[in-house]
Amino acid sequence: MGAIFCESAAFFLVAITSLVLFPGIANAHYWPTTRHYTFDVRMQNVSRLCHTKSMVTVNGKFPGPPIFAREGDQIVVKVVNHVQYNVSIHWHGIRQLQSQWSDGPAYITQCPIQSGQSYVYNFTTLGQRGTLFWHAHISWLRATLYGPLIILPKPAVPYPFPKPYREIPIIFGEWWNNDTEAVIKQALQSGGGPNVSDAYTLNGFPGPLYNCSQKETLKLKVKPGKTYLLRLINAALNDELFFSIANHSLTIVEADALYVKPFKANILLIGPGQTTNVLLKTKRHLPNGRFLMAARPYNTGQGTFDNTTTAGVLEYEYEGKSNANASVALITPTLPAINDTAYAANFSAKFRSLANSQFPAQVPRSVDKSFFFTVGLGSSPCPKNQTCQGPNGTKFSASMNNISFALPTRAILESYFSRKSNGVFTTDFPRTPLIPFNYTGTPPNNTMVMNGTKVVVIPFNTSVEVILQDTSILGAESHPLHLHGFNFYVVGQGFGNFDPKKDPPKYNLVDPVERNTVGVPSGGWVAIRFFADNPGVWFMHCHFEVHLSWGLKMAWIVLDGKLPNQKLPPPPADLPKC
Ligand SMILES: *[C@@H]1O[C@H](CO)[C@@H](O)[C@H](O)[C@H]1NC(C)=O
Ligand SMILES: *[C@@H]1O[C@H](CO)[C@@H](O)[C@H](O)[C@H]1NC(C)=O
Ligand SMILES: *[C@@H]1O[C@H](CO)[C@@H](O)[C@H](O)[C@H]1NC(C)=O
Ligand SMILES: *[C@@H]1O[C@H](CO)[C@@H](O)[C@H](O)[C@H]1NC(C)=O
Ligand SMILES: *[C@@H]1O[C@H](CO)[C@@H](O)[C@H](O)[C@H]1NC(C)=O
Ligand SMILES: *[C@@H]1O[C@H](CO)[C@@H](O)[C@H](O)[C@H]1NC(C)=O
Ligand SMILES: *[C@@H]1O[C@H](CO)[C@@H](O)[C@H](O)[C@H]1NC(C)=O
Ligand SMILES: *[C@@H]1O[C@H](CO)[C@@H](O)[C@H](O)[C@H]1NC(C)=O
Ligand SMILES: *[C@@H]1O[C@H](CO)[C@@H](O)[C@H](O)[C@H]1NC(C)=O
Ligand SMILES: *[C@@H]1O[C@H](CO)[C@@H](O)[C@H](O)[C@H]1NC(C)=O
Ligand SMILES: *[C@@H]1O[C@H](CO)[C@@H](O)[C@H](O)[C@H]1NC(C)=O
Ligand SMILES: *[C@@H]1O[C@H](CO)[C@@H](O)[C@H](O)[C@H]1NC(C)=O
Ligand SMILES: [Cu+2]
Repeated sequence: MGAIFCESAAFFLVAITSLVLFPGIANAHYWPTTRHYTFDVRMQNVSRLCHTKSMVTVNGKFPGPPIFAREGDQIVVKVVNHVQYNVSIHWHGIRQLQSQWSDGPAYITQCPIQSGQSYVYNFTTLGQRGTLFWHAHISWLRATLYGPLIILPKPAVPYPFPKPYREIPIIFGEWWNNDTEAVIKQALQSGGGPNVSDAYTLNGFPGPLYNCSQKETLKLKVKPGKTYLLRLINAALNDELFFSIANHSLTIVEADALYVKPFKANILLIGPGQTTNVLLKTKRHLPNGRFLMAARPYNTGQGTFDNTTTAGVLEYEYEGKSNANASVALITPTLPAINDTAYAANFSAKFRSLANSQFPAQVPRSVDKSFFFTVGLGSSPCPKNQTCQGPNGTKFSASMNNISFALPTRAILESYFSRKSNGVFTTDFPRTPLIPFNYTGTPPNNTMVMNGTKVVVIPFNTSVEVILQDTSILGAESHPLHLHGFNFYVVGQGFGNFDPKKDPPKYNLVDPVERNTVGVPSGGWVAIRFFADNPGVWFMHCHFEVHLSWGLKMAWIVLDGKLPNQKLPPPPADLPKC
């Protein structure tokens, strides 16, 4: 147990300090460059909470290895599948300009990489910098297949905030005693809610608040009077997390690899699929205490969920003195109530784009096409001869505009490119709900969803607005909605039903936050805008894996523009086949 801890902890710490030492990362002479990685997907025995299990990993690591690059670099990752499962990897937040075939969601942009096969993902980081991550995008494999993807600014380009002394990635995840593939399979068969995780983790470690997990604790050793950049990533499957460090306030400077106007907060909220960069200013003098940094969920849903708390420890070191001693008091942060929607709303309202001359906010001021999508849960019929464990003996389902998206058996991008959409997808995804109702009021008496593989087709460079409206059909719940291929501006949000007369005049079109994943407020709505300047097939879905499995997803097809670099390139030769 101890050995595992030391080895994995050292792995992350080496990764951190090597940011400054890594040749090519530091040296402008080697920039821009192509960064080659090999991801061997293989089984590995890993132990936590006194359970050892054989899990799917990249290169035997849990969490997976970090990827480092500088803005403008090319990233080439050869993924080799040595496991019995089908695999695909998504580079979350990478825009995939002219590399649409490298986006990764299975049956959307590619067929899975089957056992024994490999595929080379090849994409640029042009115009992007910040904290992102990579994760599997098929079934629930991302439970263990995930890792940081960190893009530093171009050489000699400073951050728009004080230069940190050190940078530390912290990736939130989960530990499951059980096999997550078995968990989702069982849930989809029974129609009920899936089992929940046994612990949350920080860089793979549950921390001291769980049984049998004392040694599996992330320890950050810091010096007094320094500024650290924490690169926080939520890779958990099904939970938004509150995060706080006892007796320290944090300054938020970036969200989803886009700079924001700095603001202070003692407690952060970070949804799955979101990243947040924060500055941690350490105390001026060696304090007489150690500080827990803890995370636990924000949840308003009706189902069961993992309500445990993961924690790491912030320890100070100075001139050979340290407070990393069990006898030193451990100070615990206060986290909001699990259902504290007011805190969540207040916090997310604080994000603003930097919107300066170097990083302008290019918000679409007018809209060519506007869409209104409901997001939420519903049910689907129980197959005859089966008893189902979902609501009233039905199966749980989830939908956008009452369509529960069914994954096709061939990839949509390939079918679209070769003009063979027949039997794969249809282009009639509704622009607004077919039957309007009071979305956040008393649920309608029919909660059954429809299903299909329906997409929206839009011309190149359309200025798009989407209102994402939560429904309270099976209880109001926040949904972290993620869009592939684009960043979007969050121009408005509120509670209750979106009001097309009263709400748009209150939009922020000056400095709204730009991101790739937004929490649709529990019992509320958000309005997002983006220019569809990236031709291809782009997935949009809830980043709660369970809702994704239940069908809370759809796809956009953005048509080619006129110029050569506005067209979908042909597929690479090694693109996996179905
Ligand atoms: C994991 O542990 C089991 C039981 O000890 C062993 O049979 C298996 O070979 C191990 N797998 C790997 C990949 O090390
Ligand atoms: C990656 O893509 C770039 C740009 O399209 C191309 O020049 C390069 O040859 C590709 N590399 C590999 C290993 O596929
Ligand atoms: C799931 O884990 C529990 C212990 O947490 C164990 O008792 C049970 O057998 C496991 N089930 C499966 C299907 O692995
Ligand atoms: C789900 O949890 C139940 C109760 O703990 C357990 O019996 C079952 O084996 C679990 N299922 C899976 C697939 O792990
Ligand atoms: C967590 O959930 C369990 C089971 O639903 C419950 O018994 C327990 O009180 C909850 N704990 C907290 C801290 O909310
Ligand atoms: C949050 O949960 C507590 C305890 O379960 C409950 O008393 C309270 O009404 C809930 N608050 C909201 C806003 O739902
Ligand atoms: C349903 O169950 C009945 C009786 O057990 C059986 O005769 C029938 O074949 C089953 N139908 C299906 C579709 O499985
Ligand atoms: C389940 O059935 C009960 C009684 O018929 C009804 O009151 C309730 O609304 C139903 N719930 C759902 C989710 O359909
Ligand atoms: C929707 O339902 C809510 C909660 O019951 C209610 O307050 C609101 O007035 C209703 N809105 C409309 C437009 O009927
Ligand atoms: C279902 O709701 C509709 C409209 O709200 C109402 O007209 C209808 O009578 C309801 N049906 C049942 C069976 O309650
Ligand atoms: C999709 O809907 C049809 C009926 O329209 C139903 O037969 C089928 O089982 C549904 N598929 C899923 C995956 O729910
Ligand atoms: C893997 O994907 C292929 C192609 O879609 C499919 O035919 C096969 O059934 C899948 N295998 C597994 C083990 O899921
Ligand atoms: Cu959701």
